[in-house]
Amino acid sequence: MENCIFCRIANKELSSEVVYESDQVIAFRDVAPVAPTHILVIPKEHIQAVHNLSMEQRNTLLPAIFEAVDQLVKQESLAERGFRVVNNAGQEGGQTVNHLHFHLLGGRSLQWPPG
Ligand code: D5M
Repeated sequence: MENCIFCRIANKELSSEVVYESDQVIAFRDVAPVAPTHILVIPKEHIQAVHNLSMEQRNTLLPAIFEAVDQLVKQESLAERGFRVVNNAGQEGGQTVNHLHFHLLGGRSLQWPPG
């Protein structure tokens, strides 16, 4: 999608610190980190939000995304202390970039519930 910043990152038109990449998924460090590890895991294909996934995308992309999460948890040594995977959907869900993404947060003690 033309004006989507995450599509531009996936297409390498916009620079980012890429930490994982596969055929379907790319992950990069968040530009405004809220934890020592703050990585965004996205499908390369433009999908607006989690509730817009088709059945086929749920069956193919979600496993690919969680394969990336699994790899990144190892890369960032997060398993022992714990971490959080967050998806914001829609305006009241706090989604500011309308390209499906999962935040991987770790490296500090995270509070619950979020605001
Ligand atoms: O999260 C959107 C996240 O995207 C937010 O934490 C900032 C991050 N962001 C925005 N632009 C960039 C670029 N260019 N690189 C890296 N990270 C970026 P949301 O769940 O939609 O609120």
